[in-house]
Amino acid sequence: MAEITHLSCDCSVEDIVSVVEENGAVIVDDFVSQEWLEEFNTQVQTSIDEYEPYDYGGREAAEFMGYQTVRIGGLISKAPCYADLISDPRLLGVMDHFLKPHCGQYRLNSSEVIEIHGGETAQELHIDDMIWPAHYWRPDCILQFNVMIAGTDFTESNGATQVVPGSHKWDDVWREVKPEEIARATMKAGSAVFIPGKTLHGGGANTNGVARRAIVASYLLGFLRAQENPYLHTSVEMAKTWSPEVRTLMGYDLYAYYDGEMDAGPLGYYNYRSPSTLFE
Ligand SMILES: O=C(O)CCC(=O)C(=O)O
Ligand SMILES: [Fe+2]
Repeated sequence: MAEITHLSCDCSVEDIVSVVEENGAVIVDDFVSQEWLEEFNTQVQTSIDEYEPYDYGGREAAEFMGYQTVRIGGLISKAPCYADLISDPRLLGVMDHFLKPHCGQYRLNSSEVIEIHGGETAQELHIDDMIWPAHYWRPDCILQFNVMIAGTDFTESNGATQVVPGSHKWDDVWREVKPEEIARATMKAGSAVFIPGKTLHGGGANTNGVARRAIVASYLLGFLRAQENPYLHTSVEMAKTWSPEVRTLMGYDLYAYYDGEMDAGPLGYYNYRSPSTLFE
């Protein structure tokens, strides 16, 4: 049975990077404090209580998203302390390593609570980079990097994520996966699993009816369009309360990179200037 390496919360960014490079995933135990987790879970609870199932627009999409799975996006507007998570220096250190060399700035791709309830079946194994056609042009380049914080304990029976260690190095990511190649991201509430865009993974089946909550922060090369549209969940007024770092992550900044082979921009301007001028 495959396994995911666990690191303790005092590990360095270099430790995380090295296990991810080697295995395609890592778990950091107790990544967030119990205080932060409690605050987040409290702030987001109203949105979860008010959740009404979406029409995902088709059977395939609905199956992928899950019939017994509650998904909540736009987290920064629902739980303000989410801003602390996405700007966590350890997360940014990891993204500096995996994404920054391929873009001017990376951005938040999506923010999501994924709560898997009883009766949910296992999600199809997939790689998150397949969202962007750029994946087919540059299969060697990571486009997106997903971090999932366990909002509740993740167990084998409540839907702990399935991960295929080593699959980030496979030539054919669509080949049949043997059961013994699949690991489960079992971890305590507050721990984090790091899953870069080329690693096969998927939500697990929930067979015991105990809800499994994940808090997702996914980052993306800044010149690609993010899955979640942040501007429809936020406002300039709200952005004024964030740090400049969080504003950049949320796209309230200009994407530009004028240096050698990666020349690009300006992208996302406001009146031909950087949106950051709104905050001066
Ligand atoms: O909920 C999970 O454990 C994984 C979900 C996932 O990979 C996705 O929705 O893309
Ligand atoms: Fe995924």
